[in-house]
Amino acid sequence: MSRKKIALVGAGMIGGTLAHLAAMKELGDIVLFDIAEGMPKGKALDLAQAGPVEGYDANLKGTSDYADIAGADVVIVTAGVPRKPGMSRDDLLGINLKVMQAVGAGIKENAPDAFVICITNPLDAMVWALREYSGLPHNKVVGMAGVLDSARFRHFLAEEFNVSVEDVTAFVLGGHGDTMVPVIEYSTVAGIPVPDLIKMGWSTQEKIDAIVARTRSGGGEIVQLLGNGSAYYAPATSAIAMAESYLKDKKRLLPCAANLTGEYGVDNLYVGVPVVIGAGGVERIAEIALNDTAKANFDVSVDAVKELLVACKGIDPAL
Ligand code: TXD
Repeated sequence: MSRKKIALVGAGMIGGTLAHLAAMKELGDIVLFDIAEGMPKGKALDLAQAGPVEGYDANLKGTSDYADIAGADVVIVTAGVPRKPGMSRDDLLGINLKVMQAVGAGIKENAPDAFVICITNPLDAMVWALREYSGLPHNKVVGMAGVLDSARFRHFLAEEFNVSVEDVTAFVLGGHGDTMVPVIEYSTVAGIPVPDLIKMGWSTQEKIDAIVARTRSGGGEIVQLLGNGSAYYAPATSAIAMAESYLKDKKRLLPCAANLTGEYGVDNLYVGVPVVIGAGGVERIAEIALNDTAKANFDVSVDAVKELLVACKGIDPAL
């Protein structure tokens, strides 16, 4: 059986980290695509030279030719520009929408059977636009944000409760922005819901509320600290978990930006919800019960995504 093929469109900070993680896990052969000429080739060669040390066998290729992504099983898209301090994710829309048009065409022509994971911001709008431009089935195009936002939430909760991150589960729904919805009722330590842990005296509502707020601004906190660019280790790790669930048909239940067709009262919109990812791509959407507060917050988040789509259609009426 030949190796799987993973194409990374965008070989920048996240793209390079994706390549390293995919190689370390021997998920398949890897193509790093970027419009920058030498850089993807340099990263591919550097990663190939790490193989003998770590012991991973993977063909790594850097390219600026879309033909080289032909037949990819998974395409992970980070092409575009990241935030600078003081910028919101939404400020990237004008530039990155045009990038999604080019990337969508490249995927449509060369890798129409791939499972596509979009990372480029503003995520919920870019994944929708990428699906429109590529024309791939909706269940084969998904956005990475919820796994990252949930991981940030889980990290802060593990710190607060002083427990292993392995035993902390968390849900963050909605758009990948300030309106995201960390749902404490579905977040647990080894199955014990966070509200119960508060009643047990393991934390206070105030501290948990502060953690929810810090999760919402988690991306901005890192942008501010780095001063140039945004997070890339946790975003890349999150996308690889989604890719692995597809490639190995693991059927993990993960929070991802997926196309809704009536679930949660939302139609023809990409937004973060719990989905099962297996060999069929997005195989199932979990429509969980939300309390009034969470539902109201979710609806605010959905409205924020709808506004981004209006902005996209204002730029490209063909969408
Ligand atoms: O959770 C999430 N979804 C977010 C997403 C988490 C963190 C970062 N998020 C976004 O990912 C970020 O706001 C950016 O929009 C993307 C990529 O972030 P990264 O940090 O990897 O940006 P880089 O290092 O600038 O890499 C982007 C690469 C760069 O090498 C460019 O040359 C390339 O994209 N690029 C292109 N490649 C192909 N085709 C086109 N048109 C193109 N334009 C730029």
